[in-house]
Amino acid sequence: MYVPAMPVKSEGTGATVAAVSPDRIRRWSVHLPTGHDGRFDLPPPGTLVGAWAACLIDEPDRQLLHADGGWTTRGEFLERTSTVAGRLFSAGLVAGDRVLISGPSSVDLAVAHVACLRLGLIVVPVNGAYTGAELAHIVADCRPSVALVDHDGWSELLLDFDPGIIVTGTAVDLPDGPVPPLDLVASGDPAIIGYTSGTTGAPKGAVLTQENLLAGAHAVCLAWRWTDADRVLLCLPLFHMHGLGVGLHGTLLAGGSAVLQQGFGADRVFDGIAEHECTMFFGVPTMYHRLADHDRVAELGRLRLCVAGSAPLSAALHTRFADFGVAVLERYGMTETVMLVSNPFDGERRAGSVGFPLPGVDLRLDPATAEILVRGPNVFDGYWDRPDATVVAFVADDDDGPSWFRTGDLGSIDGDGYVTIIGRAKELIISGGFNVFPAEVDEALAAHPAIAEVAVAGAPSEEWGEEVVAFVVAAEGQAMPTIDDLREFARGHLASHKLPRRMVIIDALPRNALGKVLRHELREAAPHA
Ligand code: MCA
Ligand code: AMP
Repeated sequence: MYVPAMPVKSEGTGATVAAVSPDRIRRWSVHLPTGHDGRFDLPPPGTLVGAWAACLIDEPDRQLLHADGGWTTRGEFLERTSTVAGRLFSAGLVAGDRVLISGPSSVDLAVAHVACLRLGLIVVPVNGAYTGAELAHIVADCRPSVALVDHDGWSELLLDFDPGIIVTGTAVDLPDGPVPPLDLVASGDPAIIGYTSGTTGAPKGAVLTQENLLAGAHAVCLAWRWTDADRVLLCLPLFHMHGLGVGLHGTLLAGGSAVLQQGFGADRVFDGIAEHECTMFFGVPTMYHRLADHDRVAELGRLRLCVAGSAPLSAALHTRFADFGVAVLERYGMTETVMLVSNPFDGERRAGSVGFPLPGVDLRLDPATAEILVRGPNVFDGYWDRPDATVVAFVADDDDGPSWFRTGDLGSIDGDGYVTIIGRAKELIISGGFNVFPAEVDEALAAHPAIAEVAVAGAPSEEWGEEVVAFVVAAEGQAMPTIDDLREFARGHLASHKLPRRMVIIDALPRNALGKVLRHELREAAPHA
């Protein structure tokens, strides 16, 4: 089992245990191994890079990451991160500078990511499907000094936005230089800026510290019994918290290994699991939906753990896997918080529920709205350069304790303590695990000359969870565009997962007395896919 930096308190060491409320011990203990006495304390604040270095320095010949047909060992990986750190340092980067990273999953990308963190640089992971306009927003907001990107045309785009940016690929092909002392960052130093639309507005950068990321990875290592014997099949992209903050960070913290695949292909997943004797798979519900329909689905039974998250896993899909003997473990997280809640490793993994707060996470429901409020060492510090947005994202504690982060998700907690997400207070569509902020899509589509007004809503879809559906009111005297016209029209402005998959023509958008579009009515009116 994953061994925390500070061992679980044993009987008789009382002081720290006594400082933890009995309520916390009761709830977190659900995630501790069977037979554990429930006395548990979190490790003291630390840094992600410190924890990684301490673990990976041992047994340098052990396999760590598989990609591009071969294995990279722990020793090779650490060595490569030092070399890259030396290059970035020689290029003039200092702690706190931002580095934009985007590319298909590769060992180069993982090395570049870890090298930046070891040097105290702030990584800004970016979705490679973003259009120029989406990328421009991020660059203008976080002002990176360096961009490490592996997508056609991005170098030119980035240099257009800011000729001062150093742009190269994730192999970081810059001149070598002396390697400065590494891993000197403090636990409260920023490590990642993850862009998310959060509860409202244009994408904002959630600033996660070394400690936030360590606590997030630590909690799942503990709860899922992640050990150095584990090997995860990782086909989630490394630009979102699921693939990066859980898949990659957890692997490096547990000292296990990972098989990296670029994008999802059901056959490649089954082949990778069999060939490399993987023990775990992490995926979004859309991936599970596709795996369930595959004739090799029973092969997932050879894994010791399958985890689903980023969007709701339907109870029906959960049950289908149970029929194959696979108890998928569903968990709930956010960019701003890494992981929050998980079904138990031991005990019932309940369909439709996300389980119990993870070790370190305090969770309560807003009594008026049922919004899920959380706090803990995993919860981010605030939004980059957006004190206004940060203020509204938190609510003060009634008892003068730390503030609570408003998740924008609505929840319920049953008598056994299982948390269920029952809806969203925020306007968000989640399609295949990617977030789509409706107002952004409305704006792009509204510029079409044949459209008088338009609003999109998420319609239930078995494969995608939700699909973007455009409700369109035609402009007078104009021929109505087809759904393909609409998609092509918006393609230059929106990443393609945000494009509507269906279109419904209506006479007028439903609005309230203040003129605000009643998106929930559209959602209810949308035909199921
Ligand atoms: C791809 N397409 C999509 C999506 N993905 N459309 C809607 N929703 C999507 N999610 C579009 C492409 O733009 C393309 O459109 C067409 O589908 C085929 O593209 P392709 O790349 O072949 O798609 P795919 O390989 O089938 O991708 C499906 C996928 C992928 C594997 C499920 O969406 C994926 O990797 N999702 C995971 C996202 C993720 O990591 N989320 C974690 C967020 P066109 O043909 O028009 O160009 S972190 C988070 O949520 C928190 C922290 C948490 O709790 O984890
Ligand atoms: P992101 O902004 O990409 O970090 O997405 C976070 C959001 O994904 C959360 O606020 C939830 O709305 C959603 N989410 C993540 N995991 C789950 C889950 N297991 N069930 C339902 N929604 C989820």
